[in-house]
This record gives sequence, structure tokens and C-alpha cells, in this order.
Amino acid sequence: MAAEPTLSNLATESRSFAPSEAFAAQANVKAEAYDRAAADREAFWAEQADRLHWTKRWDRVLDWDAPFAKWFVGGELNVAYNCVDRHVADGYGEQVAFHWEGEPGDTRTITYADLQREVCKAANALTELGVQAGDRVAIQLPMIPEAAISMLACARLGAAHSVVFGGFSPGALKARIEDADAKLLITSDGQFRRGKPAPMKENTDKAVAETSSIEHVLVVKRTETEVPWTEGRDLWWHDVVDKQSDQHEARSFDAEQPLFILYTSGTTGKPKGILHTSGGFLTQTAYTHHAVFDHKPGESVYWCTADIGWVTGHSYIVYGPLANRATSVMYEGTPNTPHEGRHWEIIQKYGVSIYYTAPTLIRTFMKWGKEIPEKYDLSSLRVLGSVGEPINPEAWMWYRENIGKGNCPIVDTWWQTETGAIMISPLPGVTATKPGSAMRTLPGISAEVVTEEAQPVGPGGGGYLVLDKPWPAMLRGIWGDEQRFRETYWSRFAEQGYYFAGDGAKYDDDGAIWLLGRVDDVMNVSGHRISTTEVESALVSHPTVAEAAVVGASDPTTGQGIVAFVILRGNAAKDGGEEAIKALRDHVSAEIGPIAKPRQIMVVEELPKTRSGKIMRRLLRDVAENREVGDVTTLADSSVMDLISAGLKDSS
Ligand code: 6R9
Repeated sequence: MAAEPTLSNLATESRSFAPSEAFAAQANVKAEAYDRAAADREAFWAEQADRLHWTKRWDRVLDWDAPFAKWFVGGELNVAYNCVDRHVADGYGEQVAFHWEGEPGDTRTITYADLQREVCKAANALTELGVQAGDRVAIQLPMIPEAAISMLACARLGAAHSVVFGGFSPGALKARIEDADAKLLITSDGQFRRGKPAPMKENTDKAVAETSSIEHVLVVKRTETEVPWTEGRDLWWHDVVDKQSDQHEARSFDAEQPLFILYTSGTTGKPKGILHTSGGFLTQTAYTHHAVFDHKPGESVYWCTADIGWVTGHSYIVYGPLANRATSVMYEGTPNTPHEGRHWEIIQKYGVSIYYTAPTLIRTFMKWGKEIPEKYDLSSLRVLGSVGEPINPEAWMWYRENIGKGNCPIVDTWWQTETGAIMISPLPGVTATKPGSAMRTLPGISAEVVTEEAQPVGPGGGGYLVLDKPWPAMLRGIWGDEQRFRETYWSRFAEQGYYFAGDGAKYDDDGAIWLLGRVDDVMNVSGHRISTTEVESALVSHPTVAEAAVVGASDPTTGQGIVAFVILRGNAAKDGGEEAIKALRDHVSAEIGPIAKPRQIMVVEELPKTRSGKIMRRLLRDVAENREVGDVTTLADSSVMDLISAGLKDSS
């Protein structure tokens, strides 16, 4: 099979950490949940849907016409009402929803009553700008409260949001606006990046100039940066939103009303618009946030460090936590601005009890040294979470010892933009965890590891991870492309009706699941999915490049790093092509965004290709990872690899 273990010491990992008796005794979810869910999956999810306020009860829990699912058929609810208003109605208006911490050190405290007023005003403003149920609204904002407020205002109106990560280029934003046919864009004048204001609107203007669907651009003032302005089209948030009434009646929508589209990299250059709907998505995000993080409303202080532009920000900063009446920290900036102890300082300041972050950041903290967290009081922490990529046992142990002080269960949560919510994870009060394993499927969720021929591999075996039963937060499709939806996820194991996740996995002898990374041409850089094709097309769009091949090479900090092999045109390769290399890195950053900037670009004279012309990335990965080059027998010209290796030695 194609999956290569990315964790070298997996096979030897045998440590196991059971939850303390005290933690287990008070845990939200106990072991019986697994059996109850297995006995009647639909009844189990119906019970979880009852955490929400429905204005009309569903007639049927699930309508499964593979690959199309409808959950809570006939039910009606308003997602924003569930996340905000009902907590105020229940008497919790004064509870803090967000402790917001700006990068320069400014702060805002937003209670549920404040949030209700802000969301109502924003919903009234959006209505004034012509946004109606069923419309799409694009949002590109830094991590400021208006990001969550905008999302909730859309949800309140039944309009779908499409949040685009703040680091994405004008070209990436343009493609997403066009694909979703968005009529409004919400953005800001600028964003703080490492202590300095960086432009935002200047970039979004470039995108909007090349699209025809955007009627208005609503601009939040964040950095006080001077911005270009198009009269009639552009409006300041404070001019339009502040004057609105803070009363707004939330209409009910069907459980399957689209809630958002979120674009993610596929194996081709064109990103996929993953569609999520309302009732099932909110049910599973709320349940998993309750179960996996052992969240106690009014007591826990919860911090998910993701950006709102990624699915983790949608499901575990906005929807799940707010549905559960969480008090959350929201942080605008980078972890080392103004110093490398910023996260620990924030945990100490707010008494954070649940901290959810990514392996790439944990490895960065390791690099900075344990002396830094040691300077802060982290005793409020109870549960530590990890998401985005496989966590190596070394980082897991460092996290447990230096941040959790040996007292906090670690929940390594596997899921995807497509799954909408956590699927595989320990339960902190139940599961004895192993460093590096996501352990087992949550109650109500079913997965298998199978061979190419769809045979279950059994204990000790490795293969492809598939999801063999529908789940409430599952994607409902790829926006506007049913064919691609079927092909990408449902064609590989069409006969069995399995969802193909694109990840390799193995079971250990105890039946615990170990995720092994992607099996397709998608790289995972610091938890961000970037397709090799996307970066290759950016490279070849530069006039100096004749051909390019991109691979993800393992990287001690970012999980994978982008390594590009390029054939340059004409005399661009002179002097080792140093100038060209610099220009190319900047070019990729401008085309896609800084996260896609190759770690390394190697100038080569040929690329290894099969006789059918497919680039053999496997061999390039060997070179990028300084390994002996593997089997070259299927190459059209097997001397190419010698040429590449020799050329690289010469230039180093
Ligand atoms: C939530 C999120 C999804 C891909 C997924 C897998 C990798 C995420 C993981 C993990 C191992 C974990 N991934 N969590 N691999 N262990 N705990 O990250 O969504 O951006 O769509 O990425 O990330 O490869 O397929 P998304």
C-alpha cells in the first residue's frame, strides 16, 4: 500500500496512561456510552441532538441514500439561537463567552448578552445589505471577535459563510468567491502579524476586482491602516453595524439548511468547497466538545488555538463550544509575539483548563525549551488536546510532562474538514492513552482500516482508513460538484459504500488506531493541507520555470515541509539559480499564501517520470529526506535519478 509510516518509532511504543480515578469519577462521559451507541446508533445521536433547542422536532433521525445523508429529517432550528440566545434566555447572559486577547495586548471581554447584541446588530446590517437565507457570504478576517460575530450573523439569517484564511493570497480568495458566488465580503483594514500591522483590504480589493458577484465589502477597522476605498461598494463595519437595533428575531431553518462552505486542498490544484449543514453538524460538534474535552459549562475555561479560517476554528472555536455555553479564550496573534511564553502567560492569566492545539506548535515549543513554560503557573490545566496531523510520541510525552505536569489526559483527535467534527479520539475519563495514538472511534462513530481490496486488516495490520457508517456532521457534498464528491470520497470503495478518508492507518495488537499520514498527493504542513499540484502549478506559472515537482518531506517541526524540484528555463539556472530560487519562493507565497512557500527548492535538469509520464514523487521524497533512492525500475529513464543525486551533491 502507498502509506508510509511517518512515525518511525510507532512499532516500539508501548507506554500507556490511564486517567486518574478522580478524573474518571467526575467525567462527562463514561465507558457505557460506547455500548449504548453501538446498540442503537440513531437513538444515541437523537439523544445528543436533544442538547439543542429545536423549534420543530425531526420526523426521522437519518435518511441515508449513499453517499447522501440527511440527519434529523424535518427538524427545524436556528444555529445562532442555539449558540447564543438560549443561554441568555436561560439566565447566563453575564457569563463570558470570549476572553479576547489582541496581539498588541489589547483585550475585550464579551459576555453571552454582549454576543447576542452584536450578532443581532450584524444580522440586521447584513439584511440591510441584501443578504438573505440561502446566499453566500465570504469572510476574510484576522482572529478578532467580529470573525465569530459575522459567522453567527450568517447562521442566524440562514446564509452560508465561506471563511477564507487571512494568510491566503488575492488569487486564492478570488477563486473561493467565484466558486461560491458570494455576494458580500467581510474583511478588515489590516491584521497584526508579529507585532506589526500587515495589509488586508489591499489584498481583498485585488480579489474583488476580478470577480463579479460581490455587491458590498464590509470592512472592520482593526489596525487603523490607510486603505483604498471604492465608494458605493465599500462600507465600514462601524458605520453600518453600530447603528442597527440589537433586537433580531431568529427564524427557524431546516436541519439541512447549508451552514457553511469551507475550501480544502484536494489532489488537484482546484480547492474543494466542503459543504456543511445545520442540525447534524451542531449536534456532533456540541457532543464531541462535551465528551472529548470534558467541558463543564460555567466552570471550564477553554482555549482552542486554531485560526477561524480552518475547520478547527469553525467547529471548536465557534459552533461546538458556544452551543455548550463555553467560556473561551480567543487569541489574535502568533505564539512568540512579543515573547515565546505568550501562550503560557495567557493560560495563567485566564486560568485556562482545556487547551487544544496542534503538534507543529508543540514541537516548536519543544524547540524553544521547557524553561519557558516552567516560568508560568499552568496548574489550571485539566485536559490537553492535539489536532491536525499525527503527533509523534516524543512531542506527546513532552506535552504531557511539561505542560500537563503529568496530570492531564491528552486527547489526540483525528478528524477532517470533511468529517466536520472529531471522529477518533480517546475519552479523557475512560481511555488509557498511548503516546501517538488517536486510540478509537468515539461513541456513535464507526471506522475500519482496510486493504486495497476492502478487507479489514485486523489487529497489527495497516491499510486505508475508511468510515463505514454515516455520521451527523459529515460533509453533504462538494459545492457545485457532485461528480467530484462521488469520485473523491466514494468511488475507491464504492461497492462497500465506505467513505475514503485519504489517510493511512494501522491497528496495534490491542486494537488502538494509529494514523500514519496522507496516502494521496496532499501534504500536511503545520496541520495545513496543501496539495502538491497546487504548489506545482504556482511554480510553473513563473516565467523562469519549465517544469516542477513538489513533495512533502518529513520535517521535525512542521510535520512535513514543502520541497520543490524545478527545471529552469534558459539561463535562469546560472550561478546555481540562486536568484531564481528566491524569486520562486516569493512567487509561490504571492500566488497561494506564505504557508505554501517551499522550504527548499532544488534546481534539477530532469524529473523522474514513469513511461506514462507520471512524476515519481516517491523517489524525489527519498532525495528530499536524504535517503537511499528506492526502486527505479519503472522509470522511463533510470539514469535520471543518478543525474539528480549527482547534481545536488555538486551544488551543495
Ligand atoms: C481537523 C483537520 C485533515 C487531515 C487528515 C489527516 C490529518 C488531522 C489528525 C491527523 C493524525 C490526528 N490529521 N488530525 N492525522 N492524527 N489527530 O485537521 O482538518 O485540515 O481537513 O485536515 O489532517 O491527514 O486527513 P483538515
